[in-house]
Amino acid sequence: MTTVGLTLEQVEELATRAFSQNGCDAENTAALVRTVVGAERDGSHSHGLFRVPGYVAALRSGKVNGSANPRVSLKTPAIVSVHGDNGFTPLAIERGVPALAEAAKTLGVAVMATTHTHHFAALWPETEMIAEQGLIGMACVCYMPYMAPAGGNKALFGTNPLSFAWPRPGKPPMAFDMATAAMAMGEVQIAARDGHKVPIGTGLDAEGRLTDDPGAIASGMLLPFGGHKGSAIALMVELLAAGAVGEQFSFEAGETDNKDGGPPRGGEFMLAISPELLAGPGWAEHCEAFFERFDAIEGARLPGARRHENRLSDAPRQINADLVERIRALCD
Ligand code: NDP
Ligand code: PYC
Repeated sequence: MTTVGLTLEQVEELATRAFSQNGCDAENTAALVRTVVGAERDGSHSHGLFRVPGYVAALRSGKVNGSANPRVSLKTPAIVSVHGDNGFTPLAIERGVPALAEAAKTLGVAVMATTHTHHFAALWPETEMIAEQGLIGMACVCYMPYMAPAGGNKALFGTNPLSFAWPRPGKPPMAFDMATAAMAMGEVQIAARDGHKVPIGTGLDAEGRLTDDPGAIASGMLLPFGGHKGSAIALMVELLAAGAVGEQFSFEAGETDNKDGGPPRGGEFMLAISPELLAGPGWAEHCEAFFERFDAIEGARLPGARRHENRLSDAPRQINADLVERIRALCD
């Protein structure tokens, strides 16, 4: 694979041009660019520049509103509702999280239901945003039918990521962010692009046979991680991110989407909890002692530690050269 080195400033400039020259207004562009730059900065390559052609396709087809003006309201004191105005999710999240955090700090727990949005990114930006307010954060979204339930050979679930972030005063939050599929579709697509096989158990071909060919899985279906256990979590994500917030299940998104390559309309479920109100003063010291025990175990590392280490580097990021050319062509 041929790569080119781009500084984060160059990533920002490239993504800004791609979005603003394809119908995204300044506020939506800035929010979207923050997720792309954050992903490249942290080494979340399947959800940074790799997603730009899909974002642009959705702007060009008119599926996504590049001038979306998300509206935040309270359904009850503990339920924040964000109507995304059919835009990409990042601006809706940035507008909604302050209200979610305020409600959780006052009431101890609050939920945010986001609807009429298009999510194509990682979820750690939103859970870290909550944890940076001293709150426990959780978020999940569904997508399009890419994954079969355990034991089945018909796609019903999205790759249904779940992210959880824990506040650590004076330190970056502990945040995990994982697809409930054995492998995120973005990683499968990158393996196909780069000519790599994937482990048996990642997915099935269109005829329902196990395969290590990522291209056959991309046109077939993924499997959940951990068999029936991952399948149950993916099921929970469908129910929270679609059923509970009142948005499309992955199979419904598969039926209504225009298949332009960009993200379908969907919702997001987010939860914020105040450890200060739940456990009381002293929670942070108690939990830091637990993290010390964790860190003392040789060979173990906290989820998110790889990203947070990457974040500290100011070296240029190595990006697939064909992708950079493809994005430049979208800016003309
Ligand atoms: P990974 O399997 O790479 O990682 C999942 C989590 O496990 C991360 O928090 C990671 O931390 C952690 N981790 C990885 N290796 C270790 C280890 N050895 N020890 C401890 N922790 C570890 O992620 P996925 O491929 O499942 O997902 C990639 C991204 O795709 C996610 O950001 C997800 O949100 C996104 N996605 C988005 C979808 C959408 O619909 N919007 C759908 C599906 C996925 P670290 O990052 O530090 O390695
Ligand atoms: O990588 O599975 C994935 C994915 C779906 C939507 C955004 N990312």
